[in-house]
Amino acid sequence: MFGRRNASNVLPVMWTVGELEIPCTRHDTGGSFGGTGTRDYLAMNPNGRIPTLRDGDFVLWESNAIVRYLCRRHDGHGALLPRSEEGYALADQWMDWHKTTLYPPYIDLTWALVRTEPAVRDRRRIEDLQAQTETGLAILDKHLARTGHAVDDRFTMADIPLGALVHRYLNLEIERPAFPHIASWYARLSKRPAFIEHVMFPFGNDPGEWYRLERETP
Ligand SMILES: N[C@@H](CCC(=O)N[C@@H](CS)C(=O)NCC(=O)O)C(=O)O
Repeated sequence: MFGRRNASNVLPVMWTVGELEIPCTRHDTGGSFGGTGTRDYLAMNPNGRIPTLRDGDFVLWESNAIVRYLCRRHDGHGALLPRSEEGYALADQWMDWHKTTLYPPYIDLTWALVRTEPAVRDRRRIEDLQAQTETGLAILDKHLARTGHAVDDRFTMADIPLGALVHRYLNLEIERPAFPHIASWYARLSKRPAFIEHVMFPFGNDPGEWYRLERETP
């Protein structure tokens, strides 16, 4: 697996690897580690982005596609796979919603805060991105009120990208509205050893901290 550990799109992949106990070597790539612009890397992933998975001769990019692949390929005991076609389709739905609706304002918010020096932060833009992120999270909160998880009344692959994003959101230095159902779901996720190991580590509050922690994470 190619990708620096602190990348928001690497978190779900490594969390999945941890849940399924898949033997995996992660190569620090991207960010301050570089390596995404080489000819060999671009041959694997023409986007020059991370994560990229190499499983034998098979190469795959797009983090949520990698999570789905790992589950189909390596989840022999059905630990993370939904139990029906409908359940799988609903997991797909929430994972696509994560990537297309919830993630864009959240990642822009992260950049506007953590990846921008405090002195030059754009308060109005930050407020706007916070509001957009909260709109998405309110939808998730209402959904979790019904089932307690993204699909199937139990933890599945669909909880993984959502949970990784929510962890980061909850650790941004901002004021937040209460999302009670997200809070109780997050408390349950926080007891999972793979979540603790691969997601719940500090990522900093400004560019200096971010880069220091990027180099410090194992
Ligand atoms: N949709 C892609 C997005 C990939 C992406 O933009 N990854 C970021 C890190 S989260 C990246 O490659 N940034 C450049 C870098 O780290 O060098 C996915 O989910 O895998």
